[in-house]
Amino acid sequence: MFNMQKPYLTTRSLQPENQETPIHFLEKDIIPNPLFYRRNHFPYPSLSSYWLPITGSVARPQLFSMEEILRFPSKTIKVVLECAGNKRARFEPKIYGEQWENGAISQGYWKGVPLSYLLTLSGIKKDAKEIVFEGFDAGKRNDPDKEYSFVRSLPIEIALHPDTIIAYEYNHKPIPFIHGYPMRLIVPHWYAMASVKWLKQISVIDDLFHGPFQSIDYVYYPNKNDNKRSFPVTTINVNSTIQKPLNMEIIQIGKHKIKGIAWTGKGYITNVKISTDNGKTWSDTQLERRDHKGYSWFNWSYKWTIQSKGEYTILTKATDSYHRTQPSAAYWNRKGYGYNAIDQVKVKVE
Ligand SMILES: Nc1nc2c(c(=O)[nH]1)N[C@H]1C(S)=C(S)[C@@H](COP(=O)(O)O)O[C@H]1N2
Ligand SMILES: [Mo]
Repeated sequence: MFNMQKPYLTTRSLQPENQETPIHFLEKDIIPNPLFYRRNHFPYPSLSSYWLPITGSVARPQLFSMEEILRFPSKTIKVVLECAGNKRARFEPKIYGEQWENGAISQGYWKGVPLSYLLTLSGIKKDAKEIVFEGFDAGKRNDPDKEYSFVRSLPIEIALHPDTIIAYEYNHKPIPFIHGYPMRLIVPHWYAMASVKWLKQISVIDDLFHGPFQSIDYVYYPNKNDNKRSFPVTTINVNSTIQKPLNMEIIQIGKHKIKGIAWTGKGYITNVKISTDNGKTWSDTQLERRDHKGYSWFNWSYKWTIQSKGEYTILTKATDSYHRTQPSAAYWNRKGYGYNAIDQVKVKVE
């Protein structure tokens, strides 16, 4: 069936490289580099010498060398990165775009300098509104049909949050090239499009940023044919994924441990409920690890004793400390972001 040992990723597109992590590898708490999902809009950039500028509406423009940044105060945080398109394949009606199943998500330890530290060195002028982050990667988009680099902005209060960092290590080693070497922004609690890889420059602007990766993509469009009531994709929706058993697995009568993860972009997970009878009855799962910052996922498990043969539908529903809970139907939107309906696997018991 599946190769449970040798690491591999499931490819959704070759150029640019988009690959997700098969769900059985997400049982690890810290995802090693070779298993971290990959999401790119352009071919990988080529880099030469490295300097990081901060320019724009600042009192003292900066040009940091890599050595300087490595000497600044640092912090290490365990953060989940989830692509806003994770689970897109499950939307009905179907959505155009990479058909991500449930593996466009990974987590591990990111180490870096708080962005607020760098912004204190540069100063932010009073009229400033947003901070813009540009990556080294660039290429042609179809909509609009022009050359762009990958650029996005953050509101100032998010940029100044003490846990928004300019990361240079992943799992205690330099960030692998594919994941943004030498430096990438890490914005905990936000969908991962905010965590710009291969940082080329930071600029402080005094109006609102409107690049296509922010005003065309990564926007929720609730309507099929017009852009009414659209709003930007920001923080992660409360969500859970069943990792064991796998969907369509054939299992035996007897004792089983159902396992999975739950995560959120607001607060932390407070409980995960499970149903083994397709929603008729619900029980509490056991949360195995609590992290009150809520930047990483929570592992949960449930002991299930099956008495009789047949087909079973297992459902899970996570709730966070903001009392947000997974809906029974996902919020359909034209570009297919933020899927977080109650998770489901079907198994056959023999
Ligand atoms: N420079 C740059 N940063 C980027 C992207 C990109 O294409 N270019 N993709 C974004 C998106 S949509 C996601 S989901 C994450 C993926 O990070 P990973 O490839 O390290 O898993 O990076 C984000 N940062
Ligand atoms: Mo993404």
